[in-house]
Amino acid sequence: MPEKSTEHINFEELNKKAVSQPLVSHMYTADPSAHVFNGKIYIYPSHDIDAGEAFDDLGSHFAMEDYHVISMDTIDGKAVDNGLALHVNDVPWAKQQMWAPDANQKDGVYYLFFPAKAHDGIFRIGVATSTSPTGPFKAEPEAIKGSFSIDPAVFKDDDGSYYMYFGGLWGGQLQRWRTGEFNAEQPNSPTAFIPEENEPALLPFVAKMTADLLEFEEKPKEIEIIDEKGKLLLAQDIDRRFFEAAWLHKHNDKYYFSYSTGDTHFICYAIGDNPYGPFTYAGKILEPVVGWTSHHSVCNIDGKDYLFYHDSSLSKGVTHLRSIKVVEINYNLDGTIQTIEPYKY
Ligand code: FUB
Repeated sequence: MPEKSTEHINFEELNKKAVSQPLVSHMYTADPSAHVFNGKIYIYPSHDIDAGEAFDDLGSHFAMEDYHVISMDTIDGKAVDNGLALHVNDVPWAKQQMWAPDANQKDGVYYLFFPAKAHDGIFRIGVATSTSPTGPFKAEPEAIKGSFSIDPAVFKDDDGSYYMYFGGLWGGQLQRWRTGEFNAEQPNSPTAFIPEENEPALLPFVAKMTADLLEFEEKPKEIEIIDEKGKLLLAQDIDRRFFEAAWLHKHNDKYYFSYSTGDTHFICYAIGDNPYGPFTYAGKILEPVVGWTSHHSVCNIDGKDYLFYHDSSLSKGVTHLRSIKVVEINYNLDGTIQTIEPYKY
């Protein structure tokens, strides 16, 4: 999959048509996971940098090293960068690629969940804690036991249980875990071990967290994403199948599992009756943005749901230099989401 061409784009015109503008412009940020803690909005994004790595389908150009937390008093207010929250050098088990994080809180402790490549080149998911939502966070010495792949999203259900959703294809290595063990063969191939076109697509995972939110309470389980006939989506169904960027939110007591389709660049969602699924595919939340990746979160603020997402408009299309944005979500009466066009053509 080549890098998406941006030569034809007039960025000045595009930005005029964009449904929202970057929340911060003094640095590049991506993969925004938004939460309201104690009445204030906190966004946990990736911190994009240009480390000089060439674009490849393993995502080597996403060579991020640290996290900053962005906060806002209100959804229309100023987005404030709270400085360094965690650096890869302070994570004993991690070597590189601090990719899309999430956070949550329990009993006055704030937990930052993040994926990174360990010293053996395998993506794992770690936790770091703080008494402040903006950090600085102190990393646990080891990654979460039994964790693998990327893009953790930690959802708190109404009964006080916390669940981690995760997984990502290609550079995110999910396809290397099909047997339950990491397959290190063909290390430079992003698509080796992806199922055949007529096989079911790879599925994301969910695991309930222990009471201290530092470990999985159970072996991660696959999350079934099914079509209207109850059949698992197939690998060839690239406009609908899961690729990365898992998120879970609730609307009218239903569980909405949303995700990116990666190489087809959509943010889609599927609806279920409990945190484990199955989830029935229901449509798109967001049409493709400028840049290869699309990654989002959904956060309820003062009774309205908002989509936090990113694009590469500020960097004029550089895939690994993205900017976080936010736009309101609207639901139809049947619970489906009105698809958002990021640029009003
Ligand atoms: O930011 C690095 C990776 O790009 C994330 O982990 C993916 O979801 C994609 O946005």
